[in-house]
Amino acid sequence: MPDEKKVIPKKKPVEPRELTTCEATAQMLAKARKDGVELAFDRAQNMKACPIGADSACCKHCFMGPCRLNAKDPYAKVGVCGATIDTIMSRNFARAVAAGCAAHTDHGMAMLDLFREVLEGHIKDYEIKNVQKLYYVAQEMGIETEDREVKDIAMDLYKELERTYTQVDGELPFAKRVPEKTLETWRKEGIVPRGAMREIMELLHRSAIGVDQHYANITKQCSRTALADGWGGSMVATEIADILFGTPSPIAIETNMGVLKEDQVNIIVHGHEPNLFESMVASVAEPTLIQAAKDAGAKGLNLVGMCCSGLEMFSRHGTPHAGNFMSTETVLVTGAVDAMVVDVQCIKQALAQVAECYKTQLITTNPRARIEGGKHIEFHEDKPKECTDEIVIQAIGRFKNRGVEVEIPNIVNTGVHGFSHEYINYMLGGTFRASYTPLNDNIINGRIRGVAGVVGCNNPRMKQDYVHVNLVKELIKNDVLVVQTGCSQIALAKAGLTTPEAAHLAGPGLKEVCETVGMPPVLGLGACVDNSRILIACSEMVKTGGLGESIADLPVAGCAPEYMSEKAITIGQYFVASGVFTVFGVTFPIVEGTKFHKHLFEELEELGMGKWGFATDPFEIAKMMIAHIDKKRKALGIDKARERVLMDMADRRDMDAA
Ligand code: XCC
Ligand code: SF4
Repeated sequence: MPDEKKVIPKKKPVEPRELTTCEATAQMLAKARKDGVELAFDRAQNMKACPIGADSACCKHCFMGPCRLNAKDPYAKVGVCGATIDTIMSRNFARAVAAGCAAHTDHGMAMLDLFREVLEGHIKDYEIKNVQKLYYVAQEMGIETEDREVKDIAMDLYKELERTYTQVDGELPFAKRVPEKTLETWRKEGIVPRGAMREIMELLHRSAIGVDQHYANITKQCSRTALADGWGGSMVATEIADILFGTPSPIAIETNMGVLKEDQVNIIVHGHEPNLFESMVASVAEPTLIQAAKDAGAKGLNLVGMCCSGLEMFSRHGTPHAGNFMSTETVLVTGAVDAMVVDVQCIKQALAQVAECYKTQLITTNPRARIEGGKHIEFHEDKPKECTDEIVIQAIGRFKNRGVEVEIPNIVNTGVHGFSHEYINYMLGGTFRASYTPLNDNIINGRIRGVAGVVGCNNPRMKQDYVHVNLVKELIKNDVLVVQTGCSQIALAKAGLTTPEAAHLAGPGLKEVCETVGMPPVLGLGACVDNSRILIACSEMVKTGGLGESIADLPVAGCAPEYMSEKAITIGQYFVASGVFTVFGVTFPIVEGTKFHKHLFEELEELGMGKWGFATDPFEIAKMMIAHIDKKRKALGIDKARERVLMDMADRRDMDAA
């Protein structure tokens, strides 16, 4: 008989609704437990984050180590080579920035490769859809457009933008878009990026053993590399995608797991590269494949997106979206997914396991990203439909023999998304006088207090979507217009805040603007690479006038409250270097009270940039962002205007009541 005292009681699993505010995800998490399937939610509970790593107090940059310092007493010890806590933390931070920048710029480079191949006629399934945007970007880059063939202009633009990656000296092309005073700050600091490849290479070099051992100098190269992402790799990805596939404009989109259809062949595309997804759109419209689905007993083919490529597709085509990062496993638990097609970035390896449990096909498509246990059908841009047609055929095959119980949460939310920075122009300014002047005017007169970018991932160490949703609610309630990208946008779409009707949740000033224009108080701008659209919007606001001379003067703030990816750190650093106060949640991989911490959280601002902030509670984060916005309003001398506007409103209400 076993000694009862020795039986370790199994840790009681945390209730699904404690782990997520997404109803559909909670429902599927409960089902997964019933089915005995383990998910990231469970693993996060059972795997405590390494406390030394969480503080970034360990170094494994050489094999005299790994060395561990004590975060509680950070200056008590140094590594074997003598590296201090500040060197160790800044080098770790640098490696994250390099990896994040590499991810976005490698993606951007792939878009540029596609552009070139299209222009050279090697790829025929894609074409330039948006000639107007091509002209616009080319002119900005100083390329002659008058009386010239589209193809020649495009080729010149290709050559110009290629420098974003390969240039070894000089300033990267989109530096032309940066407000003069911001650029001046960068020049003074020596952080204007040359080419992304060079910056990443130098950052990896400098963060190796025995090279750069001053945290402030390492931070400079972090900024330079991060800027090569925001104003470089990511911006090129966005602009080329717009030129090839069209610039998004507002469109009503369905989100949440209820977009899956029990009686249809469901195909989810999850990843980051729009070219694969564009070809999937063509394949599911193929009459022979639709017929094949019908022959298999399905009502049709249902194409659905997830995470970032899903965001690009829904803004361009209105393709429904099933959910964000922490729902990619749970969506498989529905049993309704006939194929999950992935390319690169944010694809949990565990998807292979979960897919197997529910007999779903997990299909990898990109030579850069394979997963053990997944089926690989390689995507070639010169014959894209070979891959995507085959995927549809495989999905139909699975539909025929689903062999698992199907349970789809009956939840669908509709929102309006696809607000490019160009569209914000038209929307506020009207077709005849498209400009940012009305936005600036509304900020100056105080109806809009400021603009906040709320972006980024989910992280199972936080209750899914909780911080995103409550933070955004708090911001709009205080008349702060919110712009969004990435998984955060999906959180708000599921919470119903991306509809024009959500204006009633906004403060009186923002509500008035939203109702006049007919726009939601929360504007979805696309995928994470489309954070570049936020940078361009900031730049336009400065150039329009009345709100200072540099991005650092603007009453704006940014936040990634539930981030998990290294890419988020890079994004945070390029916003900070561009002049934006940027708050992160979950955890910050730096020990408080150290010199490096002070540098990122205080000193960068003194140099004319933005600075970092950290908090985990949504209301606390909102308070920090609003305080910053108010500080900037005061510096601009427009704080009085806002007081007046609010008084006017109150007066008017009194009058209405009388
Ligand atoms: Fe990934 Fe881009 Fe983060 Fe979402 S927001 S978890 S990076 S999918 Ni881009
Ligand atoms: Fe240790 Fe220095 Fe080597 Fe890092 S670089 S592992 S601190 S000896």
